[in-house]
Amino acid sequence: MKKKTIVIGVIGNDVHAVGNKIMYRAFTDAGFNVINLGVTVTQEEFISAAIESNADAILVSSLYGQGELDCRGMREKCEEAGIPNILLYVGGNIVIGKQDFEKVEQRYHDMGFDRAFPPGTDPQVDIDCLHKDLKMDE
Ligand code: B12
Repeated sequence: MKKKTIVIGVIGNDVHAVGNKIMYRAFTDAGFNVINLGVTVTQEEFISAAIESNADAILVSSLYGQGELDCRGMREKCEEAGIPNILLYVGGNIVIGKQDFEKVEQRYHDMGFDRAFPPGTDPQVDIDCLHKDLKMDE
């Protein structure tokens, strides 16, 4: 089966680099073709990389608390760029402080993200979700 391509990176002015490196390793080991944009990535950079690589999914990380501001409008930008249905995940510490995650998840769904993950999610969880959402086991 052709390898699935995913774009990963840390959005906005966020410099938290450790989780990004762990994710790169975990997804590569799990057989994905991973385009890693590193830290301080703009929405436009995620979308351009996804178009250039014909990616199946974009996985956005946000750790520093500004995720909701940084992610706002991203689905609309994907639509404008011609990739309206690309799978969009977000994870890390995606809001300021500790909040009821169900409400946080709902807000990200409303912004057009397919899945939002709580702090400290193990990469294996994301890998299982990608398998399901990209129908890799059918
Ligand atoms: C190290 C660290 C720093 C270092 C970063 C160094 C570097 N270059 O990486 C420095 C000192 C620079 C730093 C700065 C800041 N930090 Co800091 N930092 C941390 C700390 C202690 C560890 C982060 C880390 O490496 N974790 C280990 C990795 C492996 O875990 P991870 O990043 O969470 O990633 C894993 C999962 O979350 C998941 N994941 C991540 N992304 C995604 C995406 C998807 C789609 C999925 C499914 C999963 C997923 O998979 C990853 C691998 O397992 C955390 C606290 C903590 N214990 O987490 C605070 C923390 C993230 N920092 C915080 C803050 C506030 C800041 C600053 C704003 C502080 C300040 N006022 O200056 C700045 C922001 C700077 C910037 N512009 O980004 C807060 C964020 C709070 C919030 N979100 O509300 C935290 C949580 C500390 C706290 N409890 O307050 N920080």
